[in-house]
Formats: sequence, structure tokens, C-alpha cells
Amino acid sequence: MITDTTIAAISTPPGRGGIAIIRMSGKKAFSIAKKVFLCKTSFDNLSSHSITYGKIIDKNKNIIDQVMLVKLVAPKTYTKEDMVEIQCHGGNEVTKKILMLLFLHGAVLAQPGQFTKRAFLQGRIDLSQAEAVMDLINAETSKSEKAAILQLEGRTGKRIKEIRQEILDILSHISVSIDYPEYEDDAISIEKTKETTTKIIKKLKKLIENYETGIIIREGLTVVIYGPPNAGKSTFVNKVAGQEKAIVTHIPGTTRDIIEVHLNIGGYPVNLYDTAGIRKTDDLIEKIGIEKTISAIKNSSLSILVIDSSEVITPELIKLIKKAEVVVLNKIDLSNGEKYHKYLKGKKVIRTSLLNNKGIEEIEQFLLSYIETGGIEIDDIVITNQRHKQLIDYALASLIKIIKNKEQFLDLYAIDFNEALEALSQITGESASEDVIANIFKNFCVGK
Ligand SMILES: Nc1nc2c(ncn2[C@@H]2O[C@H](COP(=O)(O)OP(=O)(O)OP(=O)(O)O)[C@@H](O)[C@H]2O)c(=O)[nH]1
Ligand SMILES: [Mg+2]
Repeated sequence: MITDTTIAAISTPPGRGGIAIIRMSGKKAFSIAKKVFLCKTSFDNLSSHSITYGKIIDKNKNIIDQVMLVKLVAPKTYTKEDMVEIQCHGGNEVTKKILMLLFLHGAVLAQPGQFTKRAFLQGRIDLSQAEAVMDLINAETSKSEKAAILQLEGRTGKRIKEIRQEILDILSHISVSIDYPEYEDDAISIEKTKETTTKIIKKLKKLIENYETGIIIREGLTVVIYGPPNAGKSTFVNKVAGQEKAIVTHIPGTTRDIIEVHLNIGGYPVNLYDTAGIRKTDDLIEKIGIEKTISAIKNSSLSILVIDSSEVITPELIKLIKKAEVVVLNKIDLSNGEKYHKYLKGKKVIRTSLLNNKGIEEIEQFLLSYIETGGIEIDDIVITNQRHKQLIDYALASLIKIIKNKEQFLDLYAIDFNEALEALSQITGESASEDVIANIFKNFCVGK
């Protein structure tokens, strides 16, 4: 649904800056701009996609700012509508004043993501590309950025559309066989259809085989550092982050709350969580902290147990070690940790003396290889979006039903093909519901 409103918003982040950009899109974009923008040439004579120096004036002809204005004539614009971008001085007050002026002349405040939503509704981009816009804005590492830009270029959408077309071809074949049964031998057709379906299944499976890594690329690997008090968990987080993020003291029970640190390891985003040391305690605050630790471990993709190699072994510690897959045996400057060896068999163990910067590279190397076990090349199409993954799973389930189907008549296969088609269409947005679309754009920033 395209509305007649002309939308405007500040597209740059709030605060002081060299410049800020105000964007406007819609039928009245030019007539509004004409009323507020004063330059040597008349607005109508400004050429499209060119930048012009001028002044923003209010209704009483007071100058509000000196600006550069870009006139963008539809349809070759982001929204496929007439658009104006005003580059003004980047102060809160100036930008607000200019925006208010646009409202005064008939523009309305753009909803989050409304520019991109218009681009989607006008058919300039598909839904997976619209989602990539936000991924690109949120990307914090080179690999996240690369995956988002490939999706934004439409590679994911294109592959999905190709697969959809193959299903559509089968469906049209089925409808021909219904309309002209005399020309078709169902037995042969069913066999052929199943062959083609198997090929489609393979293609879809290939798309999602790297999803685990895809999610890491988009959202980051969640790593929780846990263990007994005083083992060096906060030291771990500080050393790997290269910053003093968490308080470190010799007093057990120093960390009470969860501390989150965002890192870039080899181009991949990693979210590292420092937690409260696990022990029996009567301290209410510490107890809450420990509960948070346990729930963080449950929600993490990877948890790393840090232990102090010089500490005595307690039954509680043995329990923790037994459950752990990855253990950092810290403080090896104090003890070689020999006594722990029999408990650590079969586990990934990294020996460190974090206080002395020993073992940090090995930790980083381990995290990198943990992420890269998928062996994924970012030049491939990588599904990084949970919504896409779910829809591909739906499509696969329908297609697998077809392979298993023993029906003798070809037309009885159409329902499952249609279901697969419907699922794939939702990825690119051909058949996504209003709710799905609204949900996607609500997470956008205003002005994009
Ligand atoms: N000798 C030695 N001391 C270390 C090492 N790593 C950390 N420490 C010290 O151990 C003490 C505890 O370190 P933290 O990083 O605060 O330990 P934690 O596991 O976060 O402790 P809580 O927050 O209390 O659970 C501090 O005095 C650190 O300087 C190490 O490799 N060798
Ligand atoms: Mg700590």
C-alpha cells in the first residue's frame, strides 16, 4: 500500500556533527522544498541528482541555515518517488528547525524504515534486500558487512527467485497435465517431477548448510566466561578485549553482574560475557548474579570454564569441569595444574597465565577456528537471517513430503509444491503478509 503522504526525517544520528542530512520523499517533496529553499536558480530548473548551495528560510524569510540540497527526480531514487536531501549543519537545533519547517509545509515524520519500506513496496528492492539494509547499518565487523552487502545486492533474493521459478515450472506442468490428461503419462511425469524436486531440495539445503556461521556473522558469537570466583574470568575478558572492561581484584566475588563486551575476532563479531563466579553463598546480590550466570550459559553458543590451576580441587569444581567442553586452565605461573589433568581428558584445554599475557593468542585462535569450522566463504550466499532460515525449512519440509508421496496422480502433488512456493515467496516478499512486513520495518532506524 503506497500512501500519498510526503515523509521526512533526519537520517543522520542525533548530536553535534559537521553536517546532518534530512531526507524527504513523496509527491509534495519538491513543492515543499521550493517553499523553504532559496538559491540562485529556480528550483524547477535544478537538475536531478545534482547538489546545489542555498539557504533554508522560514515563513518570515528568516535564514535558518546555509545548506547543500540534492534534488532527486523519480523514479531513479531510493524510494522511486521524488526525493530531496538537505545537508545542513549538524546541530540538534538546526536540524530540528528545518524538519519542523518541512512539517509546517505538509510533510509528516517518517516511521522507522519507511523510506526503505517504500523502496520495497514500489518494487525497487525485495524484502530480503530491505532486511540487508538494516544488517549493513548494524554490521560491526568486515565479515558482517560483506554478508550484508551481498544480500543487499540481491544475491540471496535472486537465488531464491530462481528456485521459485523451478517450482513454478513444475506447477505449470502439473496444470497442463490436469487440463490435457490425454497428452500426459502420470507415471513418467511423477518420476520426473520427483527427480527435479530432489535437485531443488539439494539447492535449498546448500543455502542453509552454513546458517550457523551465518548467524554468527550477523549477530556475533555469544561466548560466556564462567567458573569459580577468583579464577581470572574478568582478567580473561579484559585481556582478550584489550581494555579494562571489568573490575579485577584478588577478592573472590568481585564480579556481581554480567558484563558484555563486543569484539572483532578475525572479522567476525564476538559478544563476550564476563559473569559472577559460581559458588555457594548467602549474599543476596551475589546469588542473583550467579543465577544470571547460569542463565547466560544456557543462552550462549559457547561457554568457557576458567579455573585457577593453583586452587584446591573441590567436588563443586569437579562437577563444573565434568560439564564443560572448553576449559581455560589459568594461573599456570603459580602451578602446573598437574592435579587437574585426569579431569580434563577429552576436553579442549587452553593453558594460560592471563596476568602475564600468556595464552591470549591461543584463545583468539581457538575462537576463530570455532567460528570457521563451517569452512564458509563469504563470497557464497550465506543465510544470516532466522526468518529466511525458517521459511527455507518450511519449503524443504513440503518438498520432502513430495519425495515420500506415493500418490499415482500428478495433480495430488500440487498442494505441497504450492506450500513450498508460498514459503519461498515470503523471503523475497512477493507474498509476505502486512504483519511480517510491519515487523521487519519496525526494527529500522528513523530516516532509513
Ligand atoms: N598469578 C596469577 N594471578 C592471576 C592470573 N590471572 C588473574 N589473576 C589474579 O587473580 C585475581 C582474580 O582475578 P579476576 O579476573 O578478578 O577473577 P574472577 O574470576 O573474575 O573473579 P570473580 O569476579 O571474583 O569471580 C586477581 O588478583 C588477578 O590479578 C594469572 O594468570 N596468574
Ligand atoms: Mg570477575
